[in-house]
Amino acid sequence: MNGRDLVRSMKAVGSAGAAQRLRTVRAAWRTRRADAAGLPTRGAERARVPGPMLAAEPGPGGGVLRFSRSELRITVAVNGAVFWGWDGAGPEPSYALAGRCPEPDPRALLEPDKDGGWRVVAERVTVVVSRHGAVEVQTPGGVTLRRDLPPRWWEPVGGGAGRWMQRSEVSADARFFGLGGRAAGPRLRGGTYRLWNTDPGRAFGPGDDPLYLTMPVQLVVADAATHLMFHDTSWDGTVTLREGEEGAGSGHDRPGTSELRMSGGPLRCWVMVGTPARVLLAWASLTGAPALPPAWALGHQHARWGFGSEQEVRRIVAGYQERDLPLDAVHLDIDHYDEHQVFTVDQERFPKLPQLAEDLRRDGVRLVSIVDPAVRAEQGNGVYEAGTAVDAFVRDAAGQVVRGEAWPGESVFPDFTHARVREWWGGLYGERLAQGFAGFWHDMNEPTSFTAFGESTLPRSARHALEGRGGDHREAHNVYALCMARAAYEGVRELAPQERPFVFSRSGWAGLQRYGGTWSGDVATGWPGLRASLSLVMGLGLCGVPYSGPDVGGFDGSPSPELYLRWFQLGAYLPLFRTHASLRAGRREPWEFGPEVLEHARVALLERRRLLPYFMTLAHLARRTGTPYVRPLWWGIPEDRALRDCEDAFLLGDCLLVAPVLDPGADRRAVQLPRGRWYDTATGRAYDGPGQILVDAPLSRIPVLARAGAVLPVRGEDGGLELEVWAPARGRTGGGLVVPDAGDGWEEPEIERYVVRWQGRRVVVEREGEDGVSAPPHPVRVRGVEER
Ligand code: NBV
Repeated sequence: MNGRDLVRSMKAVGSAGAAQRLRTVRAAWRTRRADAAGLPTRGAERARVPGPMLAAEPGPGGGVLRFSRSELRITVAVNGAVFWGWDGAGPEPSYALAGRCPEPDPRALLEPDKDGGWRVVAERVTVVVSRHGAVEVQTPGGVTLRRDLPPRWWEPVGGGAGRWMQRSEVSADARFFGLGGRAAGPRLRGGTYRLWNTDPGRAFGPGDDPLYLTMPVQLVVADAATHLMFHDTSWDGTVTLREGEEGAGSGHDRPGTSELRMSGGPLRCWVMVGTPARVLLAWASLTGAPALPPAWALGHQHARWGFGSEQEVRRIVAGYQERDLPLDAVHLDIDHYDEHQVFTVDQERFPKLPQLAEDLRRDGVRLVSIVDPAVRAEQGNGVYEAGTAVDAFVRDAAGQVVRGEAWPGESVFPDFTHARVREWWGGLYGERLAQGFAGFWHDMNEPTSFTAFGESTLPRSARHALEGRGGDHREAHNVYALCMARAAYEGVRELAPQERPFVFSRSGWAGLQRYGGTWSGDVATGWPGLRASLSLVMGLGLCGVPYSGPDVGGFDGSPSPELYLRWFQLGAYLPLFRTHASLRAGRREPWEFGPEVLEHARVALLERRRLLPYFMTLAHLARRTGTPYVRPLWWGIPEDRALRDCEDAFLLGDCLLVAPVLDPGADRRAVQLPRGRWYDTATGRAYDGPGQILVDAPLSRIPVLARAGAVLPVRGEDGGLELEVWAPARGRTGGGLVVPDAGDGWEEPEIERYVVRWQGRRVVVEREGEDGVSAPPHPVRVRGVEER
């Protein structure tokens, strides 16, 4: 037993009594015993490399290359993404793919290359394979973006699947991003990152890795091009990154390296090359369009573990209303359950939940319910009995249902990798909808099972259906939450077909965006936690999951008024804008930090409400293009090195640059501007990028700059849509897209396209349609004409 693990897990269950602690010890021993009996023992292994190439067989979109000890299949798909798989690994089945694998691109051809190698030439990428199985990804102009050295396998001598390692090199100037939600990013510096969804068991900061949502997705940005590399394997692994170094013209560049070590699973990957936007477009076409949230989920949401009663919820909502503070949703945590049991309600403290939900909804406030996967293993618990009847729960290698320890006590875990179980679980959301809930917050789904030592999850030997293929938790662990999100999304879609399901999940994997978003998890209250919040949102967006946000104020403890306010101001510009805190943490309502903070928080809330049509437009564009709402500053100009290293500001869509205050005591801050003209939206002052500027950041606001020429859809005083247009620089034009959205439902809105230009001394805004330009159908307000 590892002492640190023990302390950690004791903390995790700190609020529970001795009986629970004892159960965590038992759960840990059970896990250990189950794995000793149910996992293959690691005996002698044989190392293998592909060996020399023997033959090449062209096929649709690429072909198969045979080596003496291995075989490599390469296919370019019609969406421009390249797949390759070793030893017969094909692209399917895959939990990441949205549907069937895209068709091969018939124009991509396998041709002989120099020195006995072969290459596949496609429109946007060339893949060159050497005689010994090194694979190079090149731009159409022949610049190498990535060189994968021949992989290496270690296989059990007696047969069976082995582990493997893939070492890669990228250019010296390249920067790594992604790998899911990482607290120390978004730029991933040298170090080892683990691919195993993990509840850290306490509030986390930038030094904690891994966290709840990992995925083997690297977005690599370099001068020559951006590429996204996805290793489609859900097994446990690590990625060790080292950034390259440029030899300052000496010709001695040291490339960046990535070393991926996986404990099992196929060696297969997808690569997409181009601009960041193209790469994310291809990624979304492969793994699915981000689900469109209902408009209310883009407003302000307030949560707390431990509201404790209906009266308290009403008191909080009244607090918002009395102060005229916008509020769109309240989240109920596990304390509203009957003894922490999922899909139940504590009838004493929440005796009239549907009534509460109805009253709140009348005031424009939705209720969101937490949903934990663990089900109390006890006769009399309806979910347990129903689940048992349909054989829903994960079993061990000996066929016994696996028992773990979670908030409701001794618990069992649905096997979401089985279609029948997903269907059953999805139906349970009917109970939630009947209680009046409008959205769902998935927690503890790494999955987390408290153990006194070892890993706080299910035994690795636990069996899973894996869609009929059968396998164990080593393969299913990382996709557990993804499959749970699918169950919820599909269930709610069927139960309430008129509405957009709103699901967000703590854990997940590649493709989570199809079903919903995520949030930071238990980010530690403190300035480092504030920084980590932004890192998570940016990094996840670059992995294709655009909807997320932190616990504003941090999960634990009590933020200082200044920290709370700065977090609130940042949160107001992130997709999920939610205040939340732990059971024993301090308050998070905006009025709990004194009148000054209240006034400034009000400004942030009103601005968020005003920007709602813009957020909605960004949600639609994310769904259509995969482009995240929150983008690093280098998004449009990845070759700008100063931007590539800038992590403390972001673009919100095309129009805004948000520069949050991430340090205490600041009343101004430096902002790295991309090229072009930018207006400080507070003062109207114009700045010309590229370059660094110093802008005021008083407590009352964080700097937000608007791009010259931007067309920003905002909510007018009367609640209608208005266009806020920022004057282009003289001699230039501008424009943008607006997607007017009904707020919910499935009607496809028509995208409005605007152009902005100077006409004499006036700025003119016109809507572009199929039959020419017309006046915008919304009121227009032009800003920046009298630029200072
Ligand atoms: O359900 C209680 C909390 C929840 O408030 C939080 O947001 C989750 O991340 N949950 C974790 C379980 C307990 C954590 C100590």
